[in-house]
Amino acid sequence: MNTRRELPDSAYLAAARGRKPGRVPVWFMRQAGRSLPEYRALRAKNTMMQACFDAELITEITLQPIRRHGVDAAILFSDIVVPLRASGIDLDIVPDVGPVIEHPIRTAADIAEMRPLEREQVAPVAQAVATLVSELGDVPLIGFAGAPFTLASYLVEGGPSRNHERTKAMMLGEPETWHALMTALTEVTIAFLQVQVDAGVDAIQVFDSWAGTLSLADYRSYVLPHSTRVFATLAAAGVPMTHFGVGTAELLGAMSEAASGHGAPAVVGVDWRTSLSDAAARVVPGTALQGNLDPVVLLAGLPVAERAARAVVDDGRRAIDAGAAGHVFNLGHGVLPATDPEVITEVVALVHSL
Ligand code: 1CP
Repeated sequence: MNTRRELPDSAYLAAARGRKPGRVPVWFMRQAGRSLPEYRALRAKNTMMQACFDAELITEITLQPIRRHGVDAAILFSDIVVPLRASGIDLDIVPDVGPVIEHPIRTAADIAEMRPLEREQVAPVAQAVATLVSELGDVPLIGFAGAPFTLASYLVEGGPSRNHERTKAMMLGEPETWHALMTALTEVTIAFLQVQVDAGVDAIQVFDSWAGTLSLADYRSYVLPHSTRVFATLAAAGVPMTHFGVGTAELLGAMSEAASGHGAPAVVGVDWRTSLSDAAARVVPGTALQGNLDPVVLLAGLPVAERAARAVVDDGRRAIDAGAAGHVFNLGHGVLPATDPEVITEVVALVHSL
C-alpha cells in the first residue's frame, strides 16, 4: 500500500474537507474522454474496454484534461461497469450507446452466479493509480465507482434505460431478490474503491447517476442501506467521499446521510435543477457541496457560459453562508461530447479569477 499524499495546497481537498481553499476549486465530471480531440485520437485505435484495462492508456487519458484545462483535480479514467466486466459479467461499452449487458440479471439464479471482484482482475487500474499519483504532482486524483442502484439498473435493464422499468419492478415486486442483487453489487463497489484507495487515490466519488428516478421513500427502503455501507466501509481511508446523482433534489438529504457521519469528509454532488444554497439546507450539516453548472450551458457560447459560471460561484458562496462546509465548482452532470474544449479551459480560468 502507498502512503497517502498530504497535498496541503490542494484547493479541491481543502474545500472537500471543509477548510478554506486558496481559490474556488474546479473540475468537471467526464472531463477525461468525450470532448477532447487527443482522447478521440487514442480511442480510434482502442476500444473503450481495451483502454479501461490498459494501465498506460488509463494514465494518459486521465492526464489529458489536466494538461489542457488546469483543473484542480484529476478523475481516474475508467467506467462504472469496469469492475462488473472484470468480475466476469459479459458486457461491453458500445460507442454512442453506453454499457450493454449480454445476459441481463433478472432472477435469483442469475444473482447466485455473480462472482466477487478480485484485486488482480483490476490490476491495471491499481497500476495506473500508482503511476498517476506520482505524475500528477500537486493535483489530487479522484477515484470512483458506480453506486449499487445505478449498477443494478444497467444489469437488470441490459443497458441504458429511460424509466428503469424492470429494475423498479424487481425492487418493488421481489424485494428479497432485489436486496440480494444490491448486496452483491455493494461488495463489488466496495472492492473496486478499496483497490483505488489502497493504490493511493486522494478522494473518491460514488456515482448514483440514476437514483433520481426513485421516490424518497423507495430510496430509503431499497437503496440507502446499501449505499451507506459503501461509505461506512471506505471511510477508514479518511479521504473525502462525494455522493452524486442526477435529478436528486428530493434525495439530497438521504444521499448526504449515506456519506456522512463515518469520520471522513462528505461531499454531495448537486445537479443544475437545485440551487446550491437550497441544497445547503437539505444536506447534513458539515457536508460540502459540488456542482452545478448545467452542462448544456457550455454549448451556448462563451459569454453565456461565463455569466452562468459566475452565478454558480456566487451561489456557492451563499451555500457556504447557509452552512455548507465548502464548494467545489463542477457541472451538474458530465461534459457533453459536443462541448468545445476551449470553452472549458476559459471557464476554469474564470472560476479561478473570481
Ligand atoms: O472524465 C471521465 O470521463 C472519467 C471517466 C468516466 C466516468 C467517471 C467514464 C468514462 N465513465 C464514468 C462514469 C459513468 N459511466 C457513469 C456515472 C457518471 C455519469 O452519470 O455520467 C455512468 C452512468 C456511466 C455509464 C456510461 N458509460 C454511459 C452512460 C450511458 C447511459 O446510460 O446514458 C456511457 C455513454 C459510457 C461510456 C463512457 N464512459 C466513459 C467514457 C469516456 C465513455 C464514452 C466512451 C467512448 O469513448 O465511446
